Amino acid sequence: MKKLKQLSVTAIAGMMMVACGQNKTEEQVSTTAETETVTPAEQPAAAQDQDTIEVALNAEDAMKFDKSEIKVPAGKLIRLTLHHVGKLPKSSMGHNFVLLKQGTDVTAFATKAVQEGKAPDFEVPESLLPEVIAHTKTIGGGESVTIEFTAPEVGSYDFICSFPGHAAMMNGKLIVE
Ligand SMILES: [Cu+2]
Repeated sequence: MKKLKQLSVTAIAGMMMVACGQNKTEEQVSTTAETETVTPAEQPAAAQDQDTIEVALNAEDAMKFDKSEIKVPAGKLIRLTLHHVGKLPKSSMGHNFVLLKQGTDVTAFATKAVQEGKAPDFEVPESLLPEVIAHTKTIGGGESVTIEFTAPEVGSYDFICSFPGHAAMMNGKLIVE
């Protein structure tokens, strides 16, 4: 009996968390703020109660991510850290993480990023941001950058490095379950 009671309490708590998570999806799906610019006061209180999923992604001088697939639960706050574990500077081997909205033509996006991505920072061009769910700034060897975003609805999403010429090799899928 005692065990049963504990189980049902856990189930109710679980349901409440799911309900919270769904609300957050709608509010935060377009949030792309970088953690370094978000102060605790600006974060909705509920976001701090939520379990945060930590994701680490490495990129190296050989123009590769160490993961081609990242799985996350829908509606959760994702704290993603991109580590550039190489040595080359941003000017020749910059890397970033760009999560694209569903339906985005990855090749067309990458082509525009080549045309419009400006030295020396090679940030995601502003004209392309409407197609982006979340992205980091572009970093060079030895640097790291962390962003937080809420996992979008269940589905498969492309992520790339938008540094000129990298997307063909540096790409993968964010699987939201
Ligand atoms: Cu890159």
